[in-house]
Amino acid sequence: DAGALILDVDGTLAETEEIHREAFNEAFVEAKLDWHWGRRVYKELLRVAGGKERIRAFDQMRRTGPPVSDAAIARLHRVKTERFAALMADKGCPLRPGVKALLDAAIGRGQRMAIATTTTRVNIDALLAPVLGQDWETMFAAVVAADDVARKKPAPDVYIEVLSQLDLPGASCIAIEDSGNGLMAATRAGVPVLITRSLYFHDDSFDGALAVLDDLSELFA
Ligand code: XBP
Ligand code: MG
Repeated sequence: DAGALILDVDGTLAETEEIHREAFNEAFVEAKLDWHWGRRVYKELLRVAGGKERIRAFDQMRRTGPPVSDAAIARLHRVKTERFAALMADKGCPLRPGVKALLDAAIGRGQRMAIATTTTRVNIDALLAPVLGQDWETMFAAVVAADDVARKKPAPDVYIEVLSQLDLPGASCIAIEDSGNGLMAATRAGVPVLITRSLYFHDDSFDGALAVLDDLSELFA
C-alpha cells in the first residue's frame, strides 16, 4: 500500500537523550548557573517536549528568585544546541538496532519515509549525517521539526504537517515512537503507532499502540 513510515528521532532512531542531558548541563555551567540535571530529574523533565520548554519547566519547579527570562532561556538553549553538535561530532551516537534495516527495507519496497520530531532541526543533521551520510535528507519525503509548527508533542502538529506534506491520510501510515508524548501526538493525527522502548520510557505503558517492541530488530527476527 501507499502509506509512509513516519519516524521520531530522539529515543527512536538513536539513544540521544543522555547526550541532550549532557549538553543541557554544559550550557548551565557555561551560564554559571548552579543547575545540574541528573537522570532522575531528567526523566521527569522529559514529559515536557522541547528543550526551551524543558528549561522553563525546571525553572518553575525549583524557583526561589525571579523567573529566568525568555531571552536567557533562548541563550541557554542556543548554547545547549552548540554543545549537542560538538558532543555528537566528538563521540557520535549509533543508530539503534534494527533502524538501518528498517530504512533499507522501506527503500527496497519503495515506501516513503518522513521525520516528525520535537527536537531542533540542526540536531537531526548532527545525528544523521555521520551515520547516513551528508545527503541523508534525500531519503525522506518530509522532515518536520519543532520550530516548523506551533505546538510540540503531545500536540499532533508535527504529524499533521508531515501528512499534509505527503498528502496522505494518517490511517495509511505508521509512526515509530518511543514516548507517551509521541504516541499521543501521532494518535491525535490518526496515525497508528509502533513503540520501540527506549532508556527513559522503558517502563511506561503505551495504551493504544499497535505493538510495543524492545527494539526494531524484532521486526526482522
Ligand atoms: C525530543 C525532545 C527534545 C530533545 C531535546 O522528543 O523532547 O526536546 O529532548 O531537543 P521527541 P531540543 O523524541 O518526542 O521528538 O533541545 O532541541 O528541544
Ligand atoms: Mg522520542
